[in-house]
Amino acid sequence: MRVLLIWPTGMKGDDWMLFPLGLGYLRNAVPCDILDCSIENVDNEAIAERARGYDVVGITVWGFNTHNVRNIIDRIRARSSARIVVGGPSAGLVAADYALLGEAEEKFATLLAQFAAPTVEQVDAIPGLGVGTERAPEMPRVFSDNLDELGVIDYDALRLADYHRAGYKYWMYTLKDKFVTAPVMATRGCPYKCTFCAAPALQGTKLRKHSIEYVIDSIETLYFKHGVRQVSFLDDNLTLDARWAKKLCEAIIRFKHKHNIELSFSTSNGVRYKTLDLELLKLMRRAGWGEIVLAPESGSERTLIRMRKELDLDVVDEKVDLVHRAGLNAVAFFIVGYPGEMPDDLEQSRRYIMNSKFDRAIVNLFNPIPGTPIYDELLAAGEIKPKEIKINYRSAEALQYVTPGLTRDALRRFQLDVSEKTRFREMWLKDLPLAA
Ligand code: B12
Ligand code: SF4
Repeated sequence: MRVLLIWPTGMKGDDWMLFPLGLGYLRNAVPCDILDCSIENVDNEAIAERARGYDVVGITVWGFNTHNVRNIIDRIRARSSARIVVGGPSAGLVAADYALLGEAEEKFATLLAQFAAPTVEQVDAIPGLGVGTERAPEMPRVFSDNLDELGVIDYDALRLADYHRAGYKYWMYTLKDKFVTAPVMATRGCPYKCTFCAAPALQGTKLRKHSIEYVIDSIETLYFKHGVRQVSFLDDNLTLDARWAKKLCEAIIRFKHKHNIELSFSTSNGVRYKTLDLELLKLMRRAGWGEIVLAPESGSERTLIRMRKELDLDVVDEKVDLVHRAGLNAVAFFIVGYPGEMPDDLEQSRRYIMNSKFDRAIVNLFNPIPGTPIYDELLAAGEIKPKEIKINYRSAEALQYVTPGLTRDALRRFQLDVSEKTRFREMWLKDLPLAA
């Protein structure tokens, strides 16, 4: 059976590119070819042409990219009878033959095996599988316990060198030097239930980890074979298990000493504040971190409760002090315009941000993202309609959803008020003192 996986058009913008790490895992599970449209610069017509001759075509779907994927599917259907399988965080938003939501190595391999002798019962028995638009895709339920068994990522097959040539950069706020970067995901799953986040639905609520040896081997390959000088951990919460995270940092320090090399690290999606202590932060600094990204998300206790953040702002402040004592920059994420927010909530967030010791605050305007609990809530309440999402974190004018208690003007004024804290104020990596 010939299988083609497509990283579709629209996975890169003027100043960002998403690296197809997920396809790297899938190709370990299923023999296939990969068509990466970000690198090959093919248009949708050419994609459909390339898809001819394959029995199964798989396409990745992210929420902001559903229109491209629909268009690709239409064109493939006009030319071939291949079975079309969509996967990724927003697979449920596109009509295809099959939709696999979230983590999919095992599910995809099982589905392809079933294609060999398909009966409806067999296909129906696959957990987490949605069939076309006839049935709403169920949430994924197959999560691999042993991540190492998913295999080693072949960065050559994912054309990392082409990504570097095309200017690929995984951001790190403290990183102003042009390090060559590459992503690694060391853990999957998150036990929290923040209402604006789809991660637990996509990767489960149990924290699962690659072995430390696996992570160090990946780092070694990236450094020596691909010239990578900054490794970006894509994890939702790399430090959730602090004991494991300390061991990882110690292993990185040993690895760097052994080879006498410089290498930096980032966790730009943020880490939970609770498990951070001074020992871990100092180890992270010694291992090569320059910044710690935290995500208080709001300065309003009321909003935090509605977000189900399970977060104590006083403790966050204490952790920021620890981050600084370890010689690291502290960066913070905030969401404003969350459903139900009133002007007073904005004022509390404004005060919190302006009085905080964060070196930089990143303020994002709220967007309801399909697959998140708050999206379902707004949909059920009739406050939003299911349609193409245009994710936009910066422009109040272009927001698709504004909570009834606020106005675009209030959000715009908020952005202006806190803009001083949203500029780069932190020290550059090379200027940061090494922690004692
Ligand atoms: C790391 C990350 C990023 C990185 C990019 C990662 C990269 N690959 O280059 C950065 C920081 C750049 C990023 C950006 C954004 N992200 Co983001 N990101 C993530 C995160 C934490 C992990 C994604 C990842 O790479 N996983 C690693 C690989 C191994 O898994 P995977 O890609 O999901 O692939 C697996 C499955 O999805 C599936 N699969 C994938 N493709 C296919 C195809 C087929 C055919 C099949 C069968 C299966 C399949 O199988 C793979 C193996 O299991 C997720 C949350 C999460 N935990 O999933 C959010 C997440 C995907 N991001 C999200 C969003 C909204 C964004 C942004 C739009 C906004 C933002 N949060 O900043 C931007 C988009 C870019 C832009 N326009 O600016 C949402 C997606 C919502 C949606 N429904 O689309 C998520 C779910 C987080 C959330 N808020 O809920 N993100
Ligand atoms: S925002 Fe972070 S802590 Fe909250 S559910 Fe998502 S990944 Fe977990």
